[in-house]
Amino acid sequence: GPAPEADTEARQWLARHKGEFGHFINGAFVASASGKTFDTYEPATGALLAKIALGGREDVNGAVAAARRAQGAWAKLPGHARARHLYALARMIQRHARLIAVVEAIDNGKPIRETRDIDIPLAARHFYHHAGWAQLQESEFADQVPVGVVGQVIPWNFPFLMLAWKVAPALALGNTVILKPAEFTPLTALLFAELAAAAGLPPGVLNVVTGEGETGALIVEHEDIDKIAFTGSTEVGRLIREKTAGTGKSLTLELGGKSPFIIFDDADIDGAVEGVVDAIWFNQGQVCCAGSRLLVQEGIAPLFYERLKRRMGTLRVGHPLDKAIDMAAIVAPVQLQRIESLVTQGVTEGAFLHQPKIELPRGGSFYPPTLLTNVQPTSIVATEEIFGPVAVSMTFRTPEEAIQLANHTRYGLAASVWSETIGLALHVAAKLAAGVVWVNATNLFDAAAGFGGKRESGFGREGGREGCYEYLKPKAWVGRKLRAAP
Ligand code: TXE
Repeated sequence: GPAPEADTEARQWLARHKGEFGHFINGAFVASASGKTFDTYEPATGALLAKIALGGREDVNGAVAAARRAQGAWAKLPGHARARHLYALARMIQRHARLIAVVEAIDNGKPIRETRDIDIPLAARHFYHHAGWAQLQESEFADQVPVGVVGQVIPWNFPFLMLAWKVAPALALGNTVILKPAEFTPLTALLFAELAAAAGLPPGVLNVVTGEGETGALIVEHEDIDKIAFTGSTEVGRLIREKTAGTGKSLTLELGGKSPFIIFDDADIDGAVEGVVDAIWFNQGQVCCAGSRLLVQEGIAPLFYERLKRRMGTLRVGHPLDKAIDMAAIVAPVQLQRIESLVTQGVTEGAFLHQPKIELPRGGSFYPPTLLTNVQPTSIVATEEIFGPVAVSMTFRTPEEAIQLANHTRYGLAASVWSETIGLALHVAAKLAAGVVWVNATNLFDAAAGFGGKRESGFGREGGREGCYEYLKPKAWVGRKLRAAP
């Protein structure tokens, strides 16, 4: 069961705010101008966690004005001085890692083991990495200037890590930010804003406006914002692209995926089974680059499915704060219903359903690890992003057929290839339409490696040198020699 002592600090933090949070604008919490709020729930129990300010036009205006006022001075700081702020933020994350990890697990429903060992450490690493770029800004980006004031709209699947991916490069390179966390998971962004202020970040440099899609739309449409960075659904991404077309705003989009996970006959079968566990059951499959389409070579298929089903039966689904579990809750009832409905449609279309006979906790939004086999490449479960713990499987005969099946998608975020023949793996990897290809591995991230998609998975990169360019604009300095003063 849950470890009650583990969340004392988180409960105290919520209590200190009396379970109600304003926006974080110009260095302080403020209620919505309209007084409106919305609720955030604990997915594992359905219990109310906190009341959150619902951002309207006045709130967005206030945040943009604060970001604009702060931007000049922030950009004028020498790189090494901005780097010191980023190092301070990174250290602050590490110092409060346990609190952030628990708040994230409670608000999102994901296992504490993941927030503790993956989300929060990777977020700190992202700030350290970008502190380095800030330090080198004058030498590495001499002919570039900051974009300016940036609106960032993020999803609920990795609330804190997505904050880090967005905020760290923006601040490092001299921009100021209006961040809107997802409505299901606003808490760690608010906690971060509080910690950032305590770490000495100047007011207005980072503003957090909470709200639903309409609040995001107000940010996207605001005239005094220079760039929008969005991670979320392909549908909303398309809308944002339409709305920013014909304006001066820069745009980066990180959208959905339906990433292939290709297993050849000569693959290390146990390694590949563990790879699938990580690819599709990590974070309950709510991962944009989840290896959601298993493509298995025919020769190995029967043995592979047998081993995979046996492994599925050992996965434990439980409360997010229980350190011994492998999977916890789905973020919200509406997402759970979406998963259930897609799986039902898949079965109607002829897929075979495999779910282990394991016990699910009661009361919250839970879904078991699921495998669909005998799936047709054109069926809805093979083409739509399910965004849940559902692996969809097909078989293939030749490498050419695998490549064809893998690229039979409107997305192009990630891909994973499993083979002990490195020549084959690299040949296939080169032909896959994806922003990142993992070989005999999956879900590997590094702050130094630019992450992003092709096709309808979006454009732009987060991380590394490429990611820095998304928050800079080239500026050419051309002139004639001025006459020397007498
Ligand atoms: O995403 P939305 P939802 C996919 C996944 C999931 C589906 C629905 O398939 O099942 O999307 O999730 C804000 N203008 N992904 O509905 O709506 C919203 O408030 C500006 C994949 O939660 O895209 C939130 O902050 N902003 C994905 C953010 O956009 C708007 C991660 C994302 O929400 C807006 C999440 C608007 N008109 C979902 N409407 C991934 N690839 O990682 C909403 N928002």
